[in-house]
Formats: sequence, structure tokens, C-alpha cells
Amino acid sequence: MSGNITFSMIKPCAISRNYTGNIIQFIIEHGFKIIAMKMIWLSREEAGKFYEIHKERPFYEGLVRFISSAPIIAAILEKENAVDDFRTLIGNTDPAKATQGTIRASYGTDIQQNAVHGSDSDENAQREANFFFSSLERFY
Ligand code: 3AN
Repeated sequence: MSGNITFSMIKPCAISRNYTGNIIQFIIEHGFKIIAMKMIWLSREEAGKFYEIHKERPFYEGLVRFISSAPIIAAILEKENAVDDFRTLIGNTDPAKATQGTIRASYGTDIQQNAVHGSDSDENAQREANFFFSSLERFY
């Protein structure tokens, strides 16, 4: 399955602004199949572990606080070329710089509260999917 899955998260900012339905519909309309999905409230520790690759970055503490502030929706998405295609669909990290019509341009607030996460490599997609989902929770 390598190359055909990516991991996504709908972040607390988008859920609290009631964009969940629009975002899921948009993802499906663009050819991604949802093979796993759940709503989950991460502890500070779990959020810190998920983002540990950013541990040295100045925004790490704030990011961990934000992601663990309320529930998120985690999902594994399947599509040919999933990682790159999903990165294109979500747009630039900073919603203000994201191409019009991308998820972050439409639903993001700022560079931290940017509505959705998308894996940046096949390796991270596998790691992130495994962080959230067991094999029993996946429906290929
Ligand atoms: P992306 O999510 O586009 O791959 P990364 O991996 O550089 O971007 O950053 C991971 C997450 O960290 C972003 N989704 C965003 O929520 C947050 N982030 C990135 N850069 C900043 C920043 N300069 N200030 C605050 N938060 C940031």
C-alpha cells in the first residue's frame, strides 16, 4: 500500500467552527477514500509525541497545546499518489499564502490553526497512521 495512503487530521479550530462536514465532503469529492476515521481528544503527552519531529521548533509548545485543547478527527485516506495530492488539496501551511480553493485557504485561521494536517512523506504517513489506528480499525 506504500504511496497510496496519507494521514490527515481535522484540527480543533475547524471542528469548533463547524467546518467538519464541508472538509470531509471536499476530501471525498477529490477522489480520496476514507479507510479509517475517528474523533479523539489527545492528551498533552500524546500530542507532544505526535509532533515530536518539531520538538526543536519555536512553535512546538504552542502547537502541542493547541492540538490537545479539544478533540480532533483523525483519518487515513487512500488514493494514488495520496501524500502529494493531499498536500496540494490542503495548500500552504499558512492559510494566507495558500492557493484559493484549498482547504487551508477556505477554512484555516492562521499558520497554527490551519484547519487540517496532511502527512509530508510516505514514511510519515505510515508512522502517523500507525500512531492512531490499529489494523482492526482500517477498512481497505
Ligand atoms: P505542514 O503542516 O504544512 O506540513 P509543518 O510540518 O511545517 O507544516 O508544521 C506542522 C504544524 O505546525 C503546522 N500544520 C502548523 O499547525 C504548525 N506550524 C508550522 N509553522 C508554524 C509557525 N511558524 N507558527 C505556529 N505554528 C506553526
